[in-house]
Amino acid sequence: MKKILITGGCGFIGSNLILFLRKHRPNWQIVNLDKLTYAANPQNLKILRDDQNYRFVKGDISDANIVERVFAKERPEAVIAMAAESHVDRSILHPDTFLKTNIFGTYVLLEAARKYQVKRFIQIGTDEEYGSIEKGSFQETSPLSPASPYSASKAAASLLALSFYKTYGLPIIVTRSSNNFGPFQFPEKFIPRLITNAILGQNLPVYGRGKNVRDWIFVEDNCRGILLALEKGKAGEIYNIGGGNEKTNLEIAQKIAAMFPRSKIEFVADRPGHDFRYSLNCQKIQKLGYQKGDSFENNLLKTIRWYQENVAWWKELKEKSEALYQNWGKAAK
Ligand code: NAD
Ligand code: TDX
Repeated sequence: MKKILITGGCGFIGSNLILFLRKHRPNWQIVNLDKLTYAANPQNLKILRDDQNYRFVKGDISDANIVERVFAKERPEAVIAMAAESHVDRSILHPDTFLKTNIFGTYVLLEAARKYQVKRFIQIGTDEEYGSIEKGSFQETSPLSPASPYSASKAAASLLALSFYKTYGLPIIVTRSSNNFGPFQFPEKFIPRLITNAILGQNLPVYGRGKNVRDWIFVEDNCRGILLALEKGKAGEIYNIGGGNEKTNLEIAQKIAAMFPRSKIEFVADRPGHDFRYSLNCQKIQKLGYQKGDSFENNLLKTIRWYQENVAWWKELKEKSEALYQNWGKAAK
């Protein structure tokens, strides 16, 4: 049996990952360390309330005392470092917490993992660390060229993690995935923002002219990729995990608008430093056995249905997240 520490397990990908591991690795013990920021929702995991193999600890990864207490008590064999400030637009408005959590918090976790000699440390990175690419796809060896305070902080975190492999031999693996979508995603992100606007009969805000391209991966596919990297990946290596679904933002908005005729696409102020296109070469994780799941269209339908059936989950969050965008036009200039 394995004991795993997952940080940020009450967020979007973290909640999906914990439920995924519960199903596919039922004997593993999971400890979830999460600060419960605005992006967290412990209700996502309420089904695990009486589960003997699951424990939740509220705490900040940049607080060395809390992290030490968790490692000393739980002695995890592996860490999946997921906790982060994750929203690019927030990093443009307020970069400070991004640096503290994403860089310093990663450092605190790495030091504890080194002291307690964990057998695997999976640093969850992002395709945004590579920056934008006009043609072709990024490989794991491509240089990093992040554009936002968010992606710069994530690049710093993955380089720091890899430095702990090279310097101290800590068995680090970095995964870099493309844009995730699916249940439990905070409604400030593009796909859930558009779906929830559409359910409410509101317009669908698209930055600039909607020509920017993202590669979309269903969150469960990313969870499969992370598990594969944990179980079969090699220490010191980076694994790209993409969805193979490159779409312009306008294409996505059109797909959603077609299902909700009351909502119209509305072009709004562009994001400063807006990366044009992300694209990942994923041959390396495929060599470990990674295969794509269901089609983008089916997964988008599943996601729309989930938001339609779980209005109580997002209604209040939506009010909070839309407040962020009230001055977006001004802030974005
Ligand atoms: P999220 O914003 O939904 O969740 C982040 C979680 O981390 C929240 O539960 C929050 O409370 C917790 N957290 C934040 N600061 C913390 C701190 N200082 N200490 C402890 N917990 C803290 O994020 P997400 O979309 O689920 O992303 C998870 C990870 O995956 C992040 O590292 C992100 O950079 C990475 N990633 C996300 C995507 C994506 O499309 N969402 C793509 C690639 C990589
Ligand atoms: O209202 C919107 N309108 C719009 O056109 C929003 C919120 C976004 N967009 C655009 C900006 C991007 O081109 O949609 C695209 C996706 O935007 P986000 O959902 O904010 O994602 P992105 O900036 O691409 O970053 C995401 O993927 C990589 C995650 O938030 C990161 O955590 C992850 O690392």
